[in-house]
Formats: sequence, structure tokens, C-alpha cells
Amino acid sequence: MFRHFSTVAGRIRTASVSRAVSTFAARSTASTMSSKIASGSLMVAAVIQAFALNSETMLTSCESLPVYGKPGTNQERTFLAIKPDGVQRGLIGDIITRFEKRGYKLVGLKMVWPTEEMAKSHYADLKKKPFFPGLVKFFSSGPIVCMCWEGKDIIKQGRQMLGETQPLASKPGSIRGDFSIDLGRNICHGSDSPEAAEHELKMWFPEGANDWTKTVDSSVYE
Ligand code: IDP
Ligand code: MG
Repeated sequence: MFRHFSTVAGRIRTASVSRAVSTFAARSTASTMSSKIASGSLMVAAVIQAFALNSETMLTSCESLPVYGKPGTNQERTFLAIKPDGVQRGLIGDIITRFEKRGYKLVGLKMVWPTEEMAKSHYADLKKKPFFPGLVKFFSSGPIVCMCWEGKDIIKQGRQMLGETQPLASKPGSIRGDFSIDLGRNICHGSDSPEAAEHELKMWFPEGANDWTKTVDSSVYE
């Protein structure tokens, strides 16, 4: 039960209410009830519908940017994750610190225990690879830390800070080069293109991110 996104559940609940209300209203209209009862029902339905719509509006009104930001600007965003091995090895703080110290802005953060379905969906582009079943099993074997980072060139810079897919080919100073040895235990994930960032951020942060202003940005950007 802890594996469910509360906001997704909230949205589903809201959507269900909307659907139920529409069905109820349609049925009320088509029924042979007296017009007084029917209009009363419609009024109640309209109030509930307005409430449901308002919940949606409130959910989106604090998101002035799409969750994937604006690629190519200082508000470019990427999806980075600390995989189950990174969590087990106590590297959450170190990894976050690297991006914070570089000057990037953390706009989304949560721990999620992915289901196998979520893992399959996340790595869908690799589904024909022989290592896919093992990858899915491992990715869903424990909680991961999901992050949305924002800043200039973050998609490419994030990949560089992670290192190469193969840890043995990763330079010291990179996360994989400093902390990992084997391919299937390379600690972290990062979107590899703007398209991937959009897809992954929509998937892992359906509730959106936090569009906060970092007051020291004038000391980071000229
Ligand atoms: P990436 O994580 O650097 O983007 P991808 O090619 O997208 O690399 O692969 C996803 C993950 O699958 C890798 O991080 C790695 O953990 C795992 N992986 C990739 N290639 C292999 C392989 O040949 N054998 C086992 N695991 C692999
Ligand atoms: Mg990849």
C-alpha cells in the first residue's frame, strides 16, 4: 500500500467522483422522476462536480511550469534516481549534496518502492535486452529515491555527473566512478535526453514539482 502515489490516488478519486457525478446527472436527466427532483439532483451533482473540478484546479494552479520545465533554459529539468543499491549503501545524502553544491535546484524529491510494472514501464526502451528481467527485478527490489533537478544543461550535466553506464569506464569524480564497480549495481539513474526527461518526470512526478525561487541563483548564474 505504501507503493502507491497518494496524488495519483487523489486524482483517480477525483476522476471517479467526476465520472460518477456525470453518470448520475445523465441518469437523473433521462429518468422519469418529476422535474423538481431531477433539477434538485442536478444541482447537487453540479456542486459535487464543481468541487471535483476545483480540486483539479488547485492541484495544477501551483504548477506554473510543466513538470519537465523548459529544456534549453535555466529551468531545464531532469529525472534522477538513486536505485535500490544506492539507497542500501547509504549514498542518498552524498548524491544530493553533489548536485546541490554544483548549484542545481532540487524541485522534486520522494522515496518510492517501484512495483515490477513501474520498473517495466520506466525501462520500456530496454525491454528486448537479455538483462531486462533482471533489471526489472532489481529496480523493484527496494525503495528508490526519485528526484527532479532543475538548472542550465542539467540533462547532459546530470549524465556526466553520474558517469558512464559501465562503472569501470567511469571517471573518478563521477558518482559511478567513485562508488560502483558492476554494471547492474551502478547506483543511479539519469534521463538521457529532453524527451526521456519529459517522459520520466511525467511518470514519476504526476503531481508536479515545486516551482520555488532559489535566492542564491544570482551567485550561480551570471
Ligand atoms: P543508463 O542507466 O546509463 O542510462 P541504460 O543503457 O539505460 O544505462 O541501462 C539501464 C540500466 O540497465 C543500467 O544503468 C544498468 O544498471 C543496466 N544495464 C545496462 N546494460 C546492462 C548489461 O549489459 N547487463 C546488465 N545490466 C545492464
Ligand atoms: Mg538509460
